[in-house]
Amino acid sequence: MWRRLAYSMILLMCLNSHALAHASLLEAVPAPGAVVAGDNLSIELRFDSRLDSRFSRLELFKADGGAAALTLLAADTPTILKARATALEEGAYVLRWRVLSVDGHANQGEIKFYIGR
Ligand SMILES: [Cu+2]
Repeated sequence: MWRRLAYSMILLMCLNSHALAHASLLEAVPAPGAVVAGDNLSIELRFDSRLDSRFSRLELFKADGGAAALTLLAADTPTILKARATALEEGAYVLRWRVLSVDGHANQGEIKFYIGR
């Protein structure tokens, strides 16, 4: 039992240190769960390490299916992904991000938010 617990803890520590090698999301605008007014949206995701912009992607979807138009903008900092979405309807959205950090590790996630009035 103790041996098994120790083994699990070592495994967990390895996974954690591995996860630290990835670019992790530090801050997002819009924040997860945010309600944003207006049909025009500035998106900015800040990560804890430099990204390879050639292999980093942002996609925006309406929660009920269709993709929304998103323009990726050049960011002045290599740890930031920036984009702008226009002509958004009210409702729930999912922003999917996929990044490659310069250490060669990929990471991905999604942020759900709402366009309200
Ligand atoms: Cu890794």
